[in-house]
Amino acid sequence: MASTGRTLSGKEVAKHNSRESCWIIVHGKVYDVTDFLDDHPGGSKIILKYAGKDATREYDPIHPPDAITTNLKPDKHLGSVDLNTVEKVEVIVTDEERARQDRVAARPPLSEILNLHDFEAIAKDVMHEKSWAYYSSAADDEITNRENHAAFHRIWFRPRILRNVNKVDWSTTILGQKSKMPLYITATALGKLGHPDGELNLTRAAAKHGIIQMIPTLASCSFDEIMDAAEPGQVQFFQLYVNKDREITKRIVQHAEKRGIKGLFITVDAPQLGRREKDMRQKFEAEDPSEVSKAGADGVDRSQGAARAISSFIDPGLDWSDLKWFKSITKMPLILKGVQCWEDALEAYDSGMAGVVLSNHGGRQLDFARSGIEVLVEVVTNLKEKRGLSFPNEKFQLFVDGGVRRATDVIKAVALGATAVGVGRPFLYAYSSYGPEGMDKALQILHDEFEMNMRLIGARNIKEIVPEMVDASNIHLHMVAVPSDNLYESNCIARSLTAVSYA
Ligand code: 173
Repeated sequence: MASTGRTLSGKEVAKHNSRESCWIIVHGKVYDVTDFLDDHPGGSKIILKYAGKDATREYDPIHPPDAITTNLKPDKHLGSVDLNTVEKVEVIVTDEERARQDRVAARPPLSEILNLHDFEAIAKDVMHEKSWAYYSSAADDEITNRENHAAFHRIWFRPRILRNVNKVDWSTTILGQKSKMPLYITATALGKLGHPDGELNLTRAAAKHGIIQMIPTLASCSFDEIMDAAEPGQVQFFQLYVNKDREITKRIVQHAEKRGIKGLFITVDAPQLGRREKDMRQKFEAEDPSEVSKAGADGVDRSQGAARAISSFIDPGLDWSDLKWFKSITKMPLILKGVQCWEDALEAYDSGMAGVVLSNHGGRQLDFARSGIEVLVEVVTNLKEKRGLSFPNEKFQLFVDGGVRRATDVIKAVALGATAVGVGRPFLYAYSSYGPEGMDKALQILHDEFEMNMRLIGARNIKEIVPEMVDASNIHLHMVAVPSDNLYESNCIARSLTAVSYA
């Protein structure tokens, strides 16, 4: 029986501070999590650290606000607590944290930020180390992660001149919905790791700048919180991780449709989460390695970082035959996110999908997966040849994500047949470094870049960005130089060992 009307004292809660009886406080409410300890996707250890205490600060960035109420039976919701009687959890400000705060205070003013790369450099400097590791990490040797942007370097322009480019317009429609730019904010998990408002930064900026946000399944804010923050009529898409329990999936999908979501992007490139070693190393440093390397009672190996643990609900059994079922439960346009070759794009078309996102999940899944922009070229060629399609195409839309940092990257994708591209990390870095003003600046930079580059290639609108304006003949040439950035310097055990021995 739920007893939410009860008000407990902090002293009473504090008595339940063990594995045998473990109560925690989240947002002023008390929960008995004793029986849940071994089921917690992030492991029991982190909960036990807050046994009898207020866990809100630790809970917030990783969980949507309703995670605890939906996962715990009502009889485990013990009531409210008078927060004045709760002993404050001591926040120890380490030297490292103090140094980080100094770096935040010394950030360059936004007026000095000239492009999206700049946000990444600042974010690396000012974000909490764990948050930076989580956002920036990619699979294995991070080769695909680099290739995603490098692939754009192999496409060159063939501009047209003398076209009266007084007025240029880069607005478009995506799945029939208006967008001020041929790009959308793609889904990225755990938005509060970078800023307390998390994904709401993206929702508000999308409204202000007339672009579309794709809401992630694994947001830090709850789905409804994000929908409620939207302006009336604001268009949003939804990214779906398919749960092993199809009833849950059905409930999520139908709720999204009811709330007005205009496109369902089903992620198909993550039957298992990739190994992001930069992220994993953080977890090892933070916890006792002997403890985290043990599998939990549910068999989930918690040595692989929090992301892997919380993704254990994703169904690796998803296959082509499920698509019919999706069509039977929703009328939203269905798009497969994470297609990586023309054969699968063709199958998606034949299965009645509204489109595909050519994506390798920001290089976070299969290392040595090719870039989305490269895959776009073969998809356009083969769908033209085998199904007589031309692109961009209203009925079957192609999207690309990964490595987009400049309006010229977007223009290249549009020239090659994409309706729009997804941008993920740059926006996380923008708001993690500068909050909402960072998002404004990022979108303003993109608008400015569009205006100038549309003029310079001689395209007055999106329709005039045609395949003849680019030379992508080298796109399939892969050069895999040993990267000179952070691979052996910051994401390698050798560095930590060296650091330790010199410390
Ligand atoms: O790329 C990711 O980090 C991601 O998609 C994810 C999936 C499951 C849990 C957390 C993040």
